[in-house]
Amino acid sequence: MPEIGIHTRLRRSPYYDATVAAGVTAFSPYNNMLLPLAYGDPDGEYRQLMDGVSMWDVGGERQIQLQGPDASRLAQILCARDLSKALVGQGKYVAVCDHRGVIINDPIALKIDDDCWWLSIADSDIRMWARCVAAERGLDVEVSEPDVSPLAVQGPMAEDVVASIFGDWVRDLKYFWFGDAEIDGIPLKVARSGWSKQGGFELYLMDGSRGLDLWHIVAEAGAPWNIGVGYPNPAERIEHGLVSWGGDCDDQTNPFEVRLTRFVDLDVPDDTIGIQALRQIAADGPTRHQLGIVLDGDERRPGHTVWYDVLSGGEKVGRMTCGTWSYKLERNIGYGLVSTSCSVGDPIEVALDDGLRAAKFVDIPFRIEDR
Ligand code: THG
Repeated sequence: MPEIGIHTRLRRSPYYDATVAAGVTAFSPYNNMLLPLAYGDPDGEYRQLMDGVSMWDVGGERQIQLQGPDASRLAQILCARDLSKALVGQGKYVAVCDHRGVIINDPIALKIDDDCWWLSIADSDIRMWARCVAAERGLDVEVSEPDVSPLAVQGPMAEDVVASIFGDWVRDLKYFWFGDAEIDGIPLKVARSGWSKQGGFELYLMDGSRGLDLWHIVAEAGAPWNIGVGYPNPAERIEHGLVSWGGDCDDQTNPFEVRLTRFVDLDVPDDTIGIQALRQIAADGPTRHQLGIVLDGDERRPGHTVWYDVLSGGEKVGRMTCGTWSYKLERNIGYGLVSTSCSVGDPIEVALDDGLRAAKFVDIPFRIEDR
């Protein structure tokens, strides 16, 4: 594969030098930043996350800050989920939709203060979107991208590592809640969150000049638990059912189609962007849904960059979006974004680069029995 060319558009995170020293072998652009995606040992990196603890440079998960008297109003206009009861220190997983009800980002919304929100975004430019909406609606709010760069600590041992640094109060944090902390003069927020289902925390570094210091503090504190390096792990996240907005959604996808219904509140105010469309889609019933796909055959396929057609009875019924080798099933698995006429158990074929492959639909999350 050709390399990704270096350019000032592609920003380094504050942890960049540490990831290079740790042997990073691949980056992916994410919000115009370099997000580590491999350290050369995919099997070991998966096991490290499943059985131990790993630290991830997810500085590319940028914060879009809404600050000012209308910050909460703007947050609610942007997010199709009721934020009115959120408390300072609470985060919520939300869908940001356009006027068609199409999901254009799936951030965590963090209530920083009564007049301040962060949207911890996936890979699309919500700063521009939010700024435009604020101006068009005449709101008194400043939209910015502050100097904040999350470092994730994920895996079953993550809580012990993070508690050893910051104290036992972190053990009481509820999911997506966060608190202020300081270590060695480094300002940050500690949240129970992270893009895996193995449990863990995210340290929202609030001074980019101290990134390497924070990295070394975590690496040293984690040494007794044999902490390793990692990244948002495609095999773990697909096995366990997390959606990648950029990878599993196209320019037509609404939240109901990708199992995000429970994060949408249809009774938010009428001025929430996309809510009329979402109400209509909910009333009509979505035309596509997301099912798991297990491919026949136990040879390990490389990752793919295109969506494959999915055929049922010879007819195209949708596409397979992201896929991965599953360590758990010892099969190649992935997500299908397919017609609601499709059901679990249907025999299907997937049009891979090297020909049609028999497969079947299964429930998400994937279970070993389903292979
Ligand atoms: N951490 C931070 N920012 C982020 C991500 C993150 N920005 C981009 C991306 N990840 C946002 N998307 C998600 C998607 C899912 C979850 C978190 C962020 C998640 N979902 C759980 C689930 O669906 O099972 C729990 C949801 C719930 O119960 O509320 O964790 O990872 N800082």
